[in-house]
Amino acid sequence: MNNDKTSILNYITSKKEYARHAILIDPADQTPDIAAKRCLAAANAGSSMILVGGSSDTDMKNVEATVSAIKEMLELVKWAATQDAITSEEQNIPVVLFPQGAAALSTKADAVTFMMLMNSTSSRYLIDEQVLGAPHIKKSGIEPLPMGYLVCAPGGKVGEVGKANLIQPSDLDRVSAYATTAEFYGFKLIYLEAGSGAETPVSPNLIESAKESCNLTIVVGGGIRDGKTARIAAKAGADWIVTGNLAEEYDDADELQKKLTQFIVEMTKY
Ligand code: 1GP
Repeated sequence: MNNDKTSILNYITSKKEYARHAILIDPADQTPDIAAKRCLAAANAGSSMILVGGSSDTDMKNVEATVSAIKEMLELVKWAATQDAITSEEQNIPVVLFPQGAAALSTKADAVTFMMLMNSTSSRYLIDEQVLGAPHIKKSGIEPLPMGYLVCAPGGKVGEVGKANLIQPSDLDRVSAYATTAEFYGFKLIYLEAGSGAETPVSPNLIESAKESCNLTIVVGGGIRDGKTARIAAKAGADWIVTGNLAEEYDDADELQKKLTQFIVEMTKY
């Protein structure tokens, strides 16, 4: 990635024929070394972004160590690729913070999702954490990615911690109004979240309704465990599919690479 301040945003919001995959790494669930190996497997499988964050137990220290390990690993791969004269987008995949709040930032990341949990009932997640974090982000120079974040049922831990008034599968008008609001606020991305480990992912009807109501890049995650489910979300309008738990089920990097390769192939069969 170059150092143009909007380079990551351009990369993430650029229109593609198919949805892209992002792997979410929770620094509270794995050592930096294992996180880096999982990211390498994801990069080799064709993932297009690495998100680092979690809704609890993350702090400056484990986020910083995890981001550093991942960046070092990706740099090595990039260096190896230049030796083989291979240059592709996959060699440059960005590491983006997906923070639970102002206390979980790292200056080593390429960008940070600067988000409003739009359906939170607490001012903390609507604006207070953002006000605390903004001066640090500005000072560090990492690129902020303006994003509306909507927690849908079942919502899981992030729904509880974020005090979300959950969006139900039948709330089509409501999700549509949120999507338009996000666009009017000037956000560039909207993330429809079912919660990490959700038993049911975000309903395709909600994704469709959001898609019809805004011109934003749509990110969908929570409870997506296979390529077929990802494809349904992609066909409904998701531009990015995020998986977190899926990678954590694999300790063997080769196995994970195989699984994610198959996932991405299946996700894009439409
Ligand atoms: C959570 O949407 C992400 O923020 C990913 O969820 O861990 O269920 O894949 P999973």
